[in-house]
Amino acid sequence: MVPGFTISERTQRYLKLEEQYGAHNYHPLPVVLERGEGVFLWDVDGKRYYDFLSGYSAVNQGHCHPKIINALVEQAQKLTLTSRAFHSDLLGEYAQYITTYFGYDKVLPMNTGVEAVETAIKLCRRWGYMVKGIPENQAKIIICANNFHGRTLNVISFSTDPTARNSFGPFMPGYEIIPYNDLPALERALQDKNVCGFLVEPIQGEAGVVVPDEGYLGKVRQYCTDAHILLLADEIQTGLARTGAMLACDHEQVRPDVLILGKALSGGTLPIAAVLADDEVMLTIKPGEHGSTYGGNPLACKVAMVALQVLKDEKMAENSALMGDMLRHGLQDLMSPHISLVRGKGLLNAIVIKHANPDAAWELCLSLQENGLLAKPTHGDKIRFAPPLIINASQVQDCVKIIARSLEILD
Ligand code: IF1
Repeated sequence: MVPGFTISERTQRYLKLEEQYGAHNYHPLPVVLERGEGVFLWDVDGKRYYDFLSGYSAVNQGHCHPKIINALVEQAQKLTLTSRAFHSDLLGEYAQYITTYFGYDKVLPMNTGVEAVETAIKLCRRWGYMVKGIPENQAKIIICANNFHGRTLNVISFSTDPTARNSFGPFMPGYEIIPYNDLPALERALQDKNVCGFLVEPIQGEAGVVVPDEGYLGKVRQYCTDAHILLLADEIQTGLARTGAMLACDHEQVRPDVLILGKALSGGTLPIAAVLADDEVMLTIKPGEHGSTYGGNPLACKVAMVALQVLKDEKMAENSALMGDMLRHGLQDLMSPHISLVRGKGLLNAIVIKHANPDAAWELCLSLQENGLLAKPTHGDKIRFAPPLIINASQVQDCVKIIARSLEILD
C-alpha cells in the first residue's frame, strides 16, 4: 500500500453510495470532487489537486472557464432546445462560425463523441455509394488496431480491445483492421475497390498516447487521395489545441475530408460534438436520414462558439506546445528508473512505468493523489499527463516536483 494514504470518512460515504446504487462500469481513483477552477480541482474535504486528466481532454480551457460559464448561464436563461423540427436563432450563426474556423463547407452537429464518429461513418458509406459508386452494402472502412473511437455497438465492432468487446457481440461487418503507423499495410488495404474511407486518430489516445512517425499523416493523406477514399480524422481527443496545434493534423498540414470533434468543444460543460466536411460528402445525407434530439441545440451552439473563441483568444495551442515541452523535459530530467518512457505532443502525454509490481502505476497515482495531483493509469502500466491548456510554467515545475516526490514510493 501507499504509505500515508487514507480515505476520509466523508469520502467513504460518497464511494459507498456509488458502489451500491451505480453500475460498476468504472474503476475510479478514490477521490470525490466537488469544485473546479482553472487547472485545479477540490475534493469534498477541501483538498486541492492539479488536474492532470482534464476530463480526458474535455476541459482543455480549464475548469469553469468564466467566459464559457457565462455563455452557458446566459443562454440557459433564454432558450435551450428547440429540436431540429424548428430553426433557432443560433444554429446558423454557429454553423457559419465553426465552418469558417476550421475551413469546411458544412457542419453536422451531434452530442457525444461516439455519435459524431457514427455520423462520420454514415457519411463515409453514403459517399461511397452515391459518389464513388460502390455496390450497395459492399462499402468497407479501414481502421487501425488499438483504436479508441467510443463505445456504441457499431464502434466496438472494430475495437481490438477485448475489454471493450467481449460478450457484446454480434458485431457490425464492413471494417478492416490494419496496424497503426504502418503505411505499407494501408497501401495493401486500399487495393480493395470497395473501400470508402480510412478512420484514424492522429495520435492514439486510449492506446497510451501513441504518436505516429513524422510524415505518417502526410503520407496517409496522399494515399487516401490517390485511392479516391475519404480520410476521417477522429480529433475528439487530439483536437482543439490539446497537442500544441488547433488540430493534431495541422502538425503535418493535413486536411482530413471528414473532421470529427467533441470533448473540449464545450469546455467540459455539456456533450457537444460535430462533424465537418465539404458539400460533396455532407449533402449525401438528406432530410430525415440522420439526426438527434439535442444535436445543434441553441445552448450547445452558444457554448461551442465561446469555447472555440477562448482557445484562440488565450493562445492555448501555443501554450500547450510550450508547456508540453517543459513537462516532458522536466520528466526526462528526473531520470527515474521507474519511468521507461515519456511520450506525447503538446499537453497530451503519457509515461510508461517500469516496475516489478504490476500495480505500480496505480500505486503511483494514489501517491500523486496524496501529494495533490490527479492522474489515471491506463492498460496497467501507462499514466496519462494531460493538464488543462492554461497551465503556466511555475505550475508545470511544481507538478514535476510533485511527480518526483510521488515516485519515491516505488523505490
Ligand atoms: C470513457 C479512453 C480517452 C476518444 C476518441 C471518440 C471518443 C473518445 C479518440 C468517444 C472518448 C473517452 C471516453 C471515456 C474515456 C476517454 C478515453 F480512455 F477511453 F480512451 F480519452 F482516452 N474518439 N474517449 O478518445 O467520445 O462518446 O465518450 O464523448 O470513459 O469511455 P464520447
